[in-house]
Amino acid sequence: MSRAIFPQDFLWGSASAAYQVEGAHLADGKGLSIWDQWVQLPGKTYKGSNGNTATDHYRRYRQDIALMKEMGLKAYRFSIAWPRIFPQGKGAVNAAGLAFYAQLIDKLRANDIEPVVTLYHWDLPLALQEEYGGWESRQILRDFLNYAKTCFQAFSAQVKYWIVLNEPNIFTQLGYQLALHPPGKTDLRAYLQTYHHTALAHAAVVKLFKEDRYPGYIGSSIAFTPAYAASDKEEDTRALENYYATNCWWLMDIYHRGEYPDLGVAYYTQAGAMPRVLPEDKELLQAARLTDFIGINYYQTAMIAANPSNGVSLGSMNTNGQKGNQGNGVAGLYKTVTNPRVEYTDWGWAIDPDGLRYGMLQLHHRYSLPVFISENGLGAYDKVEGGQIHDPYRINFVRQHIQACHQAIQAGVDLLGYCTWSFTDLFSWLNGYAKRYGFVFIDFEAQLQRIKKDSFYWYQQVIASNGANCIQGE
Ligand code: BGP
Repeated sequence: MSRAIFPQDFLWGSASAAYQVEGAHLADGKGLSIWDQWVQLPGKTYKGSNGNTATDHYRRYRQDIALMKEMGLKAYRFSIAWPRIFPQGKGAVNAAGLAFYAQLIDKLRANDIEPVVTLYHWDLPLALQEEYGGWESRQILRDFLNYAKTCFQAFSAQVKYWIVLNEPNIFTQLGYQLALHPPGKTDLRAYLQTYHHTALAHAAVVKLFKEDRYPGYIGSSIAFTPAYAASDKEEDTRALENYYATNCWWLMDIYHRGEYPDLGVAYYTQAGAMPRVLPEDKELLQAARLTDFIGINYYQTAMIAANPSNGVSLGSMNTNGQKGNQGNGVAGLYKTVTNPRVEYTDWGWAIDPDGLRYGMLQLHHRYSLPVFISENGLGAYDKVEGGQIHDPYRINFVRQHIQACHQAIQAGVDLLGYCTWSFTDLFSWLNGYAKRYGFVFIDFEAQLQRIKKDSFYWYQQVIASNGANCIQGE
């Protein structure tokens, strides 16, 4: 195997999301989002934390971009807050909102950083949730398309990479089945119907992008958790098939093939939860095949075992940072078990770099599309010692995942880029500010001061060597 390093134009990046960094939640005509409301409800977020101020990126973006420049970052993935552009979700455009992102994008470009723009990272305009139930209603298609078009018209001369939706599987499942995100429902059918609407929205936006001939590349990012069978027993390998059919392939086939996998359809039909698919949906979903890349957010793998019909069901998530992996599953289909071969983070996420290589190869074989890793990172507690942050655990984590990227490329995967989550520390939806992911520490106790961590200088070398410093000794 050749030892060639990464492609010359490889996008070494880092990512964020509007609600998690911007703050300024009421500034310059911005409307409220469903998260602005959710964080006010008692008990919904970790110790009642919220993103009202977050890292104040809205006001300090110049300083943050200067740090990106110093690091040599090639790409910065961020999201546009829909309620900044359309405070009511539709109707009158808020010029100040457009101006903010125009300045952000200009500044990135002036510093040779490729903007990778996510259109939707969960902060739905509250007005649309109140008017027709947000993503649960097909009415959202028209408003989302209008918002997307507005963004393309405003920014497409400067932006080449677009991510339509961030982790539609997470915001719909946590919002509609597990009641952990807004609107806090516990209804399997509502989750699947809502997810179906996201696939329609993705297809409609991709279709518009291609028909109107905007330059560049477009895709969406799914949270992808590849899995292994816990043993070679038939019951466990079948459980693994069930997992893929109702989870990974269920989520991705509709985005990239325009249809759901048969085994998943059989199960959800029997469960009485199959989403309503209209004849015209099928035609629209064919447009999804025009998607340029598969975006994945990869954090971990799962180990899967058989689960009897009276077995465990989907449980709660670890949001407190106490070690201990809670198994959960779908009764009669599968359950997750602890993988004895890997370590777990304090939040119970499996640390499994090889799972990234394995997962990308699965995607390559199933969809034959380029892949873009839009998030990967380690959530950890960091400590300031004498004004410095030593985070060798993060460096190890990212290095091993970059090695996995390299191996996937060697095996034939067309990988466009790799974004760590995240550039600065930021607000975590369910974990508040204690769980840190950034290369840049934010002192939430002291005026949001920025401090470069050891990993900042290390990733700087990764980029300068185009990945070579990770591959040596691989
Ligand atoms: C992904 C989201 C991000 C980010 C990340 C880390 O699901 O796209 O927005 O939050 O996960 O998750 P957490 O903050 O729960 O550790």
